[in-house]
Amino acid sequence: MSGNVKYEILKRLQCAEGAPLSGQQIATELAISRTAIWKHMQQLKEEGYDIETVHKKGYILKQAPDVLDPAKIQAALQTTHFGHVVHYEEVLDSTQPVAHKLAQEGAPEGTLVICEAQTLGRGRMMRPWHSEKGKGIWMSVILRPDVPTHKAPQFTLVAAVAVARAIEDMTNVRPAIKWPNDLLINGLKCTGILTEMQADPDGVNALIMGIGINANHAQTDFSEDIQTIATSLKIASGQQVDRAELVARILYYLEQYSAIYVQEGFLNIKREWEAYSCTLGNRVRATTTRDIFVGEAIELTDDGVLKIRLDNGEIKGVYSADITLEN
Ligand code: BTX
Repeated sequence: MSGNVKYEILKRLQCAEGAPLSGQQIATELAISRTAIWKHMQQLKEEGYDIETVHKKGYILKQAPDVLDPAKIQAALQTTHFGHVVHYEEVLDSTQPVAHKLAQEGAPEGTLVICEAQTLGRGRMMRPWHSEKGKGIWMSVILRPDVPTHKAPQFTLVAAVAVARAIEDMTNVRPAIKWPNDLLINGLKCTGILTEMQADPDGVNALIMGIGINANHAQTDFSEDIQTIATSLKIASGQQVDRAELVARILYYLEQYSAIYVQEGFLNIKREWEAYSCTLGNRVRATTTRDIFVGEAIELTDDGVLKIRLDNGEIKGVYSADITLEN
């Protein structure tokens, strides 16, 4: 079925919120025949959509399958442009290089690359990111903020706030942000964020925002090396998460918060970030590429730098590091 018609039908079924939607009405609105609508409904049912046909009244969407179908994501979108272009594949090595390539070819801001499984998902410094098929959200979004290159790392914090709010909306579980790029629930990692940049002398050309979320994993779905450090939204909330709806929600907040950042600067984002932070006020061990600092995380500066007060009273600013919470 053509993606467009599928999207138009799904959008209408979702907006009807359980009320029957007449086949004739959809057919008229989409300028296709009622028989074509009936065929599309059969196709949707084959794909796992639970659609009830009520005699002489129309169709009701009872339940949608948990798939990352672009039409399903787009039917749930509430954005002005984020997610309006979606590049979906069932399996990718990683969504990052695909998004990089699309950005180089001129893809618009908000373009989404998403898949059901990654075979070579990666974290910072090329560390592996486990991306189990059908369980998580493995996505990259292209951002094109008009900012100088030194501002790029702050977008990791912008994304962390956007994802935290979306998760909280959808699951009622409040994640904690561990500076700079992890979301934790009960001290365990449920989300990682990887920001990569394409730049030229004038500033940022594109940011490739990689977001990995453990959504519907059971504890046994995690490989042995991350069993004791990882959790999923389903484990934390006790509920299956509709991944397509969560993606749409993340795109909504990412669009909002990156616009706020570009128009108003970091201050408002910083306030929200602080409210989610589990780093500030805690004793931390920060491992940078050169040093290890142990002390109290006392402040996030207006530039997104983490300030640590060492035991000898000295204050260090950390731009990028792995943080371990010490208490
Ligand atoms: P990071 O370097 O902060 O975290 C990587 C570390 O996290 C690994 O060394 C491992 O210990 C742990 N880890 C690996 N997989 C998982 C997992 N599924 N859950 C919890 N912990 C895990 C974090 O980097 C940034 C991750 C970004 C992932 C997204 S997915 C979409 C996009 N494509 C891609 O290849 N990467 C990004």
